Amino acid sequence: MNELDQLVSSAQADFDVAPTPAELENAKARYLGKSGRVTELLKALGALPFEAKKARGAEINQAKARIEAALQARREALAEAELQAQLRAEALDVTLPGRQRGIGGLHPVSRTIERIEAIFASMGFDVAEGPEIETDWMSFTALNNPENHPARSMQDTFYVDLKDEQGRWLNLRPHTSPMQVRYARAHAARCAGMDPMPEIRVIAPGRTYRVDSDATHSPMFHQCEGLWIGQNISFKDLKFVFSDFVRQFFETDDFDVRFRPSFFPFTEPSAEIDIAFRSGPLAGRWLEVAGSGQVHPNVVRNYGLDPEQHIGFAFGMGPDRLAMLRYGIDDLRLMFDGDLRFLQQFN
Ligand code: 2NM
Repeated sequence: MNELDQLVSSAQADFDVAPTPAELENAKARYLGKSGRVTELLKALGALPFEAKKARGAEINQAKARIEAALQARREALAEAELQAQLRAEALDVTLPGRQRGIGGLHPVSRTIERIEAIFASMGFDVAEGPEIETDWMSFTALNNPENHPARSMQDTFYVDLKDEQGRWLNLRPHTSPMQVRYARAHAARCAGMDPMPEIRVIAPGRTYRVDSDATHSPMFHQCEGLWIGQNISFKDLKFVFSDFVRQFFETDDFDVRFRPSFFPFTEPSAEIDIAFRSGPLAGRWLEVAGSGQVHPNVVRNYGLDPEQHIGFAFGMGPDRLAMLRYGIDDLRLMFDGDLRFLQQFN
């Protein structure tokens, strides 16, 4: 092997052991740099006669080209190795499951309220929703439940440490009846002078609050109250409407309905509505599903209407209880614990 071949081999070997691009460039400098070995050989050409210079120059240039090719090959090998290392470091495991975004669903009580709304809408009832924080007048006085009357404390009301703009104390509504008062008053004002006045037919579903908490009571619960006021709407209309509601809600004709005398400040006379299925898991048991009654004349007056002209009934039921009956749930607290294992069963 001549001296130039040895130089090429030596460069090749130096390049091949350079572990990084920086060290490769240092090795390159030792051969091709300003005072590198190839450069020194070219400088030495000047001392040779013309013919010898030509031959020797061609040989050196050939060796130089081979060294440059070796350098380039090593540069590419190092770049490729670096790329492979980066790809390994940044590798994605495409078999890992993706991050799931939970799919929302309706709460069983929301489903029940939507069901109640759809059934009453099919019978011409409007749906009214409104404030959950109310004044004493709306929650009690307008509903024939006068100040200092013992029936007020029956409700175990949550009083809020807040007053409205007129300085009146506020409470969390213990029933949705205030919304019916708001709806009826707006209807009466809108229909002033019309004879006969169009009927009021409305349900008011929503959250209600009482200081009460055990297996069968939650401090926040739901109510859906209904109101039908016209010229002479009676208990027979109530019985028909409510029975038809039960038929549609539970998808059966196989039940009995009974009215049981009761007391509410806002109705006179008043009745509990019980139903008993004649078949199925609850067959033969009377279940109390609603309260009802003819709206008290004092309440009709607070609607802004003449109780001699406007007669009708109201009823109130608990969507929480209806959901429990429909889905066979035995503990009310499950409804409000927010446990997805429970809630997902309804979606
Ligand atoms: C009930 C039971 C009986 C009721 C009465 C009224 C109003 F506003 F007309 F006076 N709204 N809801 C009522 C009547 C509610 O819930 C158990």
